Amino acid sequence: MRVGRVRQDRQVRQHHRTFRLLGSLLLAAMGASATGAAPAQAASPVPLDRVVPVPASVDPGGSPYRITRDTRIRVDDSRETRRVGEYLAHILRPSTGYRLPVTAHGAGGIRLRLAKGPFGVEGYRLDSGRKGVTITAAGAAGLFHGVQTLRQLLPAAVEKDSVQPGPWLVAGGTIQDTPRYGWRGAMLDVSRHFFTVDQVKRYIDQLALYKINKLHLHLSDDQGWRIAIDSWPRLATYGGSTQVGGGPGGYYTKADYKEIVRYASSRFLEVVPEIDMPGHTNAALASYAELNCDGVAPPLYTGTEVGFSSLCVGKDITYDFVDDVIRELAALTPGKYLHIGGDEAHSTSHEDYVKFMDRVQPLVAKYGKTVVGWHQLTGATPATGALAQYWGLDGTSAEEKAQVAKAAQNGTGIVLSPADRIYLDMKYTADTPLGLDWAGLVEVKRSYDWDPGDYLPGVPSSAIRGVEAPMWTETITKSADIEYMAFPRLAGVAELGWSPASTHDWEGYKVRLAAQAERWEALGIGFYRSPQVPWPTA
Ligand code: TNX
Repeated sequence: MRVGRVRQDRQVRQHHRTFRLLGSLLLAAMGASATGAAPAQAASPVPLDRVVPVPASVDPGGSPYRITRDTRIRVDDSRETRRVGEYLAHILRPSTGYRLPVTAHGAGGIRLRLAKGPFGVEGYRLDSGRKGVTITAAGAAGLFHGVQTLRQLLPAAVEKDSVQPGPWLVAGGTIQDTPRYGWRGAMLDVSRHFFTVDQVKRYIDQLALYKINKLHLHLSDDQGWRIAIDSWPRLATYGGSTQVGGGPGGYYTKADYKEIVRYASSRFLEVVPEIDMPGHTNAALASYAELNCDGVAPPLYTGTEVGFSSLCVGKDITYDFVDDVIRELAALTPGKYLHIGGDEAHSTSHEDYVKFMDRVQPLVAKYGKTVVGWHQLTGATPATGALAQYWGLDGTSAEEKAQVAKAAQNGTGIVLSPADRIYLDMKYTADTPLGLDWAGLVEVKRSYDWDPGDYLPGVPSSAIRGVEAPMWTETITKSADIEYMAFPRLAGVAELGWSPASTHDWEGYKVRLAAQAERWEALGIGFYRSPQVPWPTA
């Protein structure tokens, strides 16, 4: 195992060296054969390994491919391949100014093809040479992820929405790539501050570029209920009518929500909806007096304290309510998972918490979904197949970590979201204008430089399903805020989730990360210029 890893490491480095050499030879050759017309920009293609997340294996060599006005996007004659082809065309057309027809006919060009192979559900192979670029995968998800790699192999200007000079070269060689984990998530808290469908779509597009495949939406909390539930309409109309700081809040109609799910699925992300229970429920308790043990509805809440609210565990109506909510939400959810929260239930006794989870988890199964909960769920009895999302930190007590480990040994899958590593709402430094610091300051290196595979003592590595980066929004109010906190850290989380452990290397990563800056600029993403990263100077 160990030896294999080291060897693979050495091979990767070897490939990288070979590539650099070939790159320089290529440049020299191009200079020698110049026709006199000055190229619009330096015609050296992006090295094949300058991609985030770094591919599992890179074998550079041969001539680059050049996208021209005659390039076609060739697809197998299937709806799903065509859909990925159209997506690629939609990325490339504005900046290249080329027609790039998506067609099942012809030869050469950019080809997307489905074939059996060692790709898994999400992996792909990319072959690039003088005649064309071919992306091969077992399914559309693999083709889509291959397209994201192709995007990053093109100059950053390809991301712009007006015609750019090019040239549009893709380095020659082969990439074989398949993810380390099946769960590579990002969470967005739309409760503390509400974000519109368009804002969520913008984030989805950014996540897709880094091969993130789960969008976890935190749809309810003390400050706001954000999803229309027909059988309990006041949850949204009243419970959704404010947010942190007292703004107007908002909620998704079922049509809005379906549109988010549809858009996410067009970018190969599965939406994981969360209704946080039994704590974090003030918005629901304020909307329906009968959900309170004393029958009195509290006022709406616009502050940022946690742990003061609880559903009434002893009342039957609580479970009618939860049944209705889960039924309606499950019906809106094509994905496998439904997240029931379960964190910081400080106003629920342990006994009640266990009782509540014992009654609620079967309701998730009843509507065909699999339970996800914050890791406090491991203090109750996680349902068969449930996943626990770990959000502890270095300072989390050994007992709590042991409880998670024990659940993992008993079959509970673990999604890692350590707060002092990948909470995207933590400040980078004491000077970061947004964010919180209860889990500490999280600079870019800290968020990247850990291994999900051996992070939690006693958790078998097979129990680790992946990683997820939460964005809590107590201090986050607009897309620019989301982006400033997510970039660059999100890219590192994506790499932890996708790339083999053997490629993990801060020194190499920070160079690849720096190369993303131009792309973010072209996409209008305002990111944090961490001094830890060697950003190109303007
Ligand atoms: C803890 S993490 C919370 C959230 C807060 C967040 C702020 C978790 C499961 N609960 O309620 O928004 O910290 O960083």
